Amino acid sequence: MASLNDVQGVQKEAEDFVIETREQLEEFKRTFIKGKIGALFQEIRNVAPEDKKTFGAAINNLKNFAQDKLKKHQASIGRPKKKSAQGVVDTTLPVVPHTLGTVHPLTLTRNRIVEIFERIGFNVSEGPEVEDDWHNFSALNFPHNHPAREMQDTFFIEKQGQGEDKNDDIALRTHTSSVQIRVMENQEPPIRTLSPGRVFRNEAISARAHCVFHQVEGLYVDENVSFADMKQTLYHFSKEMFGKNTKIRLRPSYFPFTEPSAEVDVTCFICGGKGCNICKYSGWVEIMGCGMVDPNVLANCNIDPEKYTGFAFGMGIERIAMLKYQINDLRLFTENDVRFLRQFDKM
Ligand code: 2U9
Repeated sequence: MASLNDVQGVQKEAEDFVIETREQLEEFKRTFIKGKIGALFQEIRNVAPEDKKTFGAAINNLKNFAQDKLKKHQASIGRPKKKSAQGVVDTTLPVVPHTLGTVHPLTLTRNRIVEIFERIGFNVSEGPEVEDDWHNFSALNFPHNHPAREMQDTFFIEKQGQGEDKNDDIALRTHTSSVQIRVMENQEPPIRTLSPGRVFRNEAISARAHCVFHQVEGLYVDENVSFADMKQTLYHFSKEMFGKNTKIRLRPSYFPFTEPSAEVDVTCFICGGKGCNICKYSGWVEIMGCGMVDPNVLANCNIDPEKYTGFAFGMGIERIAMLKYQINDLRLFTENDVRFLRQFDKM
């Protein structure tokens, strides 16, 4: 017959039982709650009537103690995870389709251009889209009466009057050359930098023009940088971008910030020079502009034009992507039609 001593013995055992793992928790439940305490309850009927009350109260205390201890440790260890109805995952069920996006063709093109120039020592520089007159126009040798400085061509945020007042104008940058002015103001040559970015021009939107587009401009300034260095660099770029059989030609041009200046054509990579729609039956397609940095521009950035020379180039990323992927409408880049965007999945 069980006695009060037995209850105290089980109480001591339950107190001493260490619960640190889920297995110990289960064992505690088995041994005490379902096992020994349950057995003590069965013993009540065998206890002398005058002892039943004390015995019963002692077992109840023991049960409450054990249940509290169990709850406390369940909270800290966590309850076991319920198994799924079948206990296993049915791998034969069809999966929920998970559509991944694709890299935008402009990003693909930008990344490829940057990669080609990074391999020959150019770094990437970035700068503000909202620019002051100095960095966007004056430092780049734009005369005060240049048409780009007018409302019809540039989105002004703050526009002052005429003449010298223009120095206070604030506008959305019209090219990323402004970034390179900032680089030259802050760094000593040698400088080899590439500025990809968004630019803004006050143009009506059509298949061939947009008021927001993307450029990559490049700048190389050091002692003895020559026109031949520029030509070889751009030839290397053209072969990497459009294929190893690509040839280039330079046609004279004019930009306020370069002298001499040129436009760069590549042999048409669609028809191989035979003549097609893309090259308008000329065998050549224009891809960028370039030139030797005007000495005034170097001087504006406190770089000695007697000691240093440089070349620069600029291209529209949309134009390069349109040529490379034969896209005939600029507006497709911003419409975000997934049927268009998904075509660049594996390019
Ligand atoms: C500095 C000095 C000179 C960058 C250059 C071009 C020629 C050029 C156009 C191509 C198509 C712009 O996107 S487009 O409309 N760019 O033809 N850009 S030379 O000359 C620089 C740059 C920075 C300090």
